[in-house]
Amino acid sequence: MSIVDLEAKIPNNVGLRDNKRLLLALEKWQPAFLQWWKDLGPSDFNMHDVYLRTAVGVGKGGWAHFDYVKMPDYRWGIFLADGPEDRKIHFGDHIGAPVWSEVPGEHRNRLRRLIVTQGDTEPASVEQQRKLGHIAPSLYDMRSLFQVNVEEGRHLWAMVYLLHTHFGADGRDEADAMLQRHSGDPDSPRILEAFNEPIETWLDFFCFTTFTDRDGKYQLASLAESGFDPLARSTQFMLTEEAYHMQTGENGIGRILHRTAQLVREGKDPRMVGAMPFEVVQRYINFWASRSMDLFGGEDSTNASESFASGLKGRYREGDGIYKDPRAMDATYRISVPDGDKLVDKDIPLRRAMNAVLLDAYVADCTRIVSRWNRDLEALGVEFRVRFPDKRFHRNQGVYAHYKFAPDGQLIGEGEWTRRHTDWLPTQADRDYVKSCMKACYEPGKFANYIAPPAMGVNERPIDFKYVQFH
Ligand code: BYC
Ligand code: FE
Ligand code: FE
Repeated sequence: MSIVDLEAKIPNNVGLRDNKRLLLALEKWQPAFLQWWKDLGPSDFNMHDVYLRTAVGVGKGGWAHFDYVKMPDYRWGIFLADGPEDRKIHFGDHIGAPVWSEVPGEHRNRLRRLIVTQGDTEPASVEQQRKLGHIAPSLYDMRSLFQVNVEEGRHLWAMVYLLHTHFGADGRDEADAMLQRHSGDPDSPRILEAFNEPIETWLDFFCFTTFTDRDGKYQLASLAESGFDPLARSTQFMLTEEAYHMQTGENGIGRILHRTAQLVREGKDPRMVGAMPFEVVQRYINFWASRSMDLFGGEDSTNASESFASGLKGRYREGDGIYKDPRAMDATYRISVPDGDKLVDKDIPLRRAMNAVLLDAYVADCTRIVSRWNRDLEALGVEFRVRFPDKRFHRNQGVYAHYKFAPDGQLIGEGEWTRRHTDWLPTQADRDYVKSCMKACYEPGKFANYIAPPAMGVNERPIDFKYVQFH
């Protein structure tokens, strides 16, 4: 078991105390991080006491501690999950070789790029969400937002640690650049598209935490298979925190749908009482689901093939032995690609299809979430059912980009798209309406009118607990 040092300026279980050069470099980065948090984080709430969990270890139980914290005082720590001493690379070309504890020279650039792309998303999401506290539907939800924000901040620390420790001067430059790119900045945007989209309402936020954080889950899980051991152990631990982010989203959308269903059952028009019509929720889901599917990259990708072959990025649960061939050598993957006005099947080498394989696992997961929402709608006796859009719908990356598809995956023409896209994606009127519903509700135990209360509180506290204290 690794030793956890909680007293250090930067809490960690990576022995920072014994590596003075690294410690100095990270302690130099720390004030820049705090300045960034003050400039672009949820800075209007810096003086509030928030009931937050802080990671204090990596063991199965008791890895986190709950208490009131002012966000700038949050203890952002660096933790690697414990792993077996003699881990071996278990997929790709190097199967059976010991995992790398240092960066292998021939894979250096690719590895750095994966880590930078991953790291960049974490502060991006904090920037996107920085104003939401002003329109929180309850103290319970406000706490969830801030919990997610501080943990994304910690995830940035996790990637910065890897860059500083393993990539020398250019790693330090990349770590600095993480605080220089900004979400939506026209001159210096975040790397991936979804992380430049504005998050202006809690409907966006809950869609984002359901669908975009879930991309995070699948990307982190595939990096947790990595032959580069520090990356594997770092992302493994990040996944522990990520579960809560996705739960926040799933519960949030579930509670919005639940509230609307109650109103519809009572014969009320949701629009008359500031609640969310089902079709508006569906359009937001369509938007964020498609932007999040873009985060898997292209279905046919030489990058993906190289990352798999090199043992840097595996498939979801690669280590559980659920795939026939851990080398993925001779198999092919069938994709249907647009050709004129129809779709034709094409077989590509499985290795090149690794993004598509990961996306399939993601879609299956999202479909389960949607079924859970629908079970509640059914129990409430309303007819509406949520649908997860087809992976071809509204894509900007991969083989379906530049073509038009309906949410059910049908290839359609430009004319039909022009006529119907306002049925499928949020319109300006939808956005204005949803914004008009965003009224802050700061009274403990009370909730804005568009969202039902959760089934239970956090850490066995009651729902009307004072999750955030104002001063
Ligand atoms: N936007 O070969 P291709 C999270 C670029 S979320 C913009 O098809 P590849 C979180 C691509 O970079 C998880 N550009 O794809 C969630 C490439 O550029 P170059 C984040 C895109 O490289 C919520 C070109 O298109 N982590 O943690 O196989 C809150 C061709 O790409 C996009 C990771 O993603 C896009 N959507 O796969 C907080 C893991 N998609 O080379 C946090 C690390 C592709 O032509 N990253 N491009 O200049 C990766 O594994 C891969 O970089 C990707 C792309 C899966 C993203
Ligand atoms: Fe994260
Ligand atoms: Fe997250």
